Amino acid sequence: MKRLEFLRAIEVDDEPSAFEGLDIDSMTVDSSYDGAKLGQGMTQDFIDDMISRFKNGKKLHRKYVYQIIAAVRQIVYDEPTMVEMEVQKDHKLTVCGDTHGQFFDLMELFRLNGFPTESHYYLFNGDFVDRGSWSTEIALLLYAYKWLRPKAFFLNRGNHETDDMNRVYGFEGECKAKYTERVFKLFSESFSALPLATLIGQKYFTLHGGLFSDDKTSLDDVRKLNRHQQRQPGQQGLMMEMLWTDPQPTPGRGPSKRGVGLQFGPDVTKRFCENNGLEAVIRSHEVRMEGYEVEHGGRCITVFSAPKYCDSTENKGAYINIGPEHKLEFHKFDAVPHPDIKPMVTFLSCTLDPTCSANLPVSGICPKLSHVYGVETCLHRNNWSICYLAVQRYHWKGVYSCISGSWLEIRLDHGINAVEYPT
Ligand SMILES: [Mn+2]
Repeated sequence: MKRLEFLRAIEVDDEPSAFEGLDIDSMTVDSSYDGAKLGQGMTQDFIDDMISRFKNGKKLHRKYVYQIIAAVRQIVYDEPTMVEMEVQKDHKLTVCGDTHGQFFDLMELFRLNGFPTESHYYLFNGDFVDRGSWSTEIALLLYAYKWLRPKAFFLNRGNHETDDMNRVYGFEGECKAKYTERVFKLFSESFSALPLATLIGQKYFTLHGGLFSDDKTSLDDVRKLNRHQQRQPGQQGLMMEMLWTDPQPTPGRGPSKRGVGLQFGPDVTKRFCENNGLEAVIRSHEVRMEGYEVEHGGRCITVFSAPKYCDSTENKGAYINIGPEHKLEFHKFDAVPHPDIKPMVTFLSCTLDPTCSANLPVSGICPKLSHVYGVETCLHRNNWSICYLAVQRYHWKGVYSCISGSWLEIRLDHGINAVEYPT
């Protein structure tokens, strides 16, 4: 008996749901609140008002934030791990890649391509949050659309819809600064409920990262994957691979330059498409200078929708329009000006001794320097490693030095991204 009780007690190792004890109905919105009122369901009027509030730097009432996250968490929880959708006659689907808190660029995308409607579907392929300074605005807006039109608006989870990334790359801090810690916890749970992939017209397998470590993995395995058994993707397994992997030009598979996941070659993509009757894989997860790139003989397509990424990369953003005939139409767009708020996280490029850089975890915290969060990407050239380090914006000022054995000096005065490797 004792043993049974003990086993039952250790079964529940997850912390309790942040929704527990959250009594949204009893919260009141006092008359001083100057925004649109939200009743029991989302409306287009509320969304229109929300957009103008966000453009003017205003927030939503906390009660509405709780309502939106709770509603969408339930909607996406009930969706399959791979949502299967078709583009009907006279309808259109737009697939967008990473938006990363760049709210004003998302507004530009909608201005150019049209706002979501009942007949203009949108699929956002993960990484809505982190890095940019308007992650709560993007997440709340996308959620509001999802609540308004659950069958005409789609969301895939990205590797940034996870606790580890949000702690380091800005979203958790942004939630706390603009709303409350509980808002972050509710978002976190809703992220865990998001689908991991969308199959468009039986032809395009759309997911944030990419393909798998095992050729035998099929669409049926994704259909059968019970994503609700784990909140976070962890370091291995199907969920991790779907959120983290990248394509490579050479055949076969290779180690990831990120330290998490792996890289898959054109032959891997070809076999996966042939075995599963697919035209192509559409993924995001990596910046592309033209906003998109078609690789692997046309079978691996990357789309990225954050132009001038982190205010520091001169890339375009892109999106893909797909009609009922399922042809892909690529569009590019440029970044627009935004209020002068620096990105939550910036990148420093630097050169590291090859003996130290490769071992740094992607989101690990450097033991000597808590403000530098490890290596974002790492390319190996001529025995040297070119690395991009992530640094949170709260810690821009000052001069730091660190990194496992080798000393690396990072000068951050005035936000200048200069890094020197002392000889
Ligand atoms: Mn990503």
